Amino acid sequence: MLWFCYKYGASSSSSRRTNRAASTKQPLVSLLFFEIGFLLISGIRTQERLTGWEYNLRERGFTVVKGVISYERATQYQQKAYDWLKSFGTELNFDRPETWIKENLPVQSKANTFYGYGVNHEKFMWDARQEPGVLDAFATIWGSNELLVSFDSLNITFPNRKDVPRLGPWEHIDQSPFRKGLLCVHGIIVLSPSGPEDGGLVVYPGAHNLMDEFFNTQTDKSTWERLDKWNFNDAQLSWFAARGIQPHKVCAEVGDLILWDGRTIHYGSEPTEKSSQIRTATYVAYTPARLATKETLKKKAEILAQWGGTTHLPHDRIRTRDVKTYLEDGTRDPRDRDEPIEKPEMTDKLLKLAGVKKY
Ligand SMILES: O=C(O)CCC(=O)C(=O)O
Ligand SMILES: [Fe+2]
Repeated sequence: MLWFCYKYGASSSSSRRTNRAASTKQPLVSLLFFEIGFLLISGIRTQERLTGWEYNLRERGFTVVKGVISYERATQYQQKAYDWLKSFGTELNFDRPETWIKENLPVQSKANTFYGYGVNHEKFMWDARQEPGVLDAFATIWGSNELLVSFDSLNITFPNRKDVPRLGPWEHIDQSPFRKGLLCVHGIIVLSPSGPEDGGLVVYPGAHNLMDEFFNTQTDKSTWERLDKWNFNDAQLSWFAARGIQPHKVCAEVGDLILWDGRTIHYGSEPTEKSSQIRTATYVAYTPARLATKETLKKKAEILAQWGGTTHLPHDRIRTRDVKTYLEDGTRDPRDRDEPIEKPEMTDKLLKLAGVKKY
């Protein structure tokens, strides 16, 4: 469906134009015709009635696409993720909560993600990224099979850990206020049951539709940053609450794909005291390859060559970063790795998704 491109792509058409103009220097006239044609076609498509998950994603700003991966395969990915976590030769035992402590784990972010040691490029991560059901969902959203993917991280959250403080809500969006319209649809491949008490995504349905108004009326432009992140404080959340926008825990099953509009306020919640589920999830996001400039693609290729990670955003603001993993005291983790344990096969499909090969 092209509705997304219309509703969101059109409103971000200036950035698409900039990107394309910057990368290919197409003549202005043909570019103009393309844009007009694009808007006409997508305008017509928008008249179509959307149903199911597409409707929810557009109207509510999030959705769950059921069973994009079979239960068996999803469980295999979960097992691979656990094997990876156990590969550091520590006392970690998934059946013994007393071993779920920092000393037994590789370096993890406060948000419970693993992002170092080349994990973003382990074969199981790439296999999950290339699952046909996942790719189909994003191809439907963007009306294109020619997609780029983010080199995103793995989330394994142990419930009720005693050695670290509980992570409270961290309401945010991963989009700078300078960006108008939709920048990215974010995704989570669900590898563990995510019921009301389990760890998982919390969203503020409907927030995406109010985001421009919020930034224009409730914030001082001088505080805006180019960084694709905005954290909301209580007063700002009250503004949304006054408009009926409330937090909602997304419930999903193993093999489901959670999608959300990048302007939907959200955060990853830890399991409550009542849950004993180990949250397991991978983040995936895809955008049309045509949105990326040559420079961006070059950076993605460099990052892949170093087995480094990126943010959720596949096609823009790609930064080469230090890929080494450091301990809290600033020294390099002696367990650090220069490459994944099990490397993915560098197929044409993978290299196109990574932005290394042209479509
Ligand atoms: O863990 C989650 O469900 C959300 C993570 C998230 O919002 C982020 O990494 O930006
Ligand atoms: Fe986020």
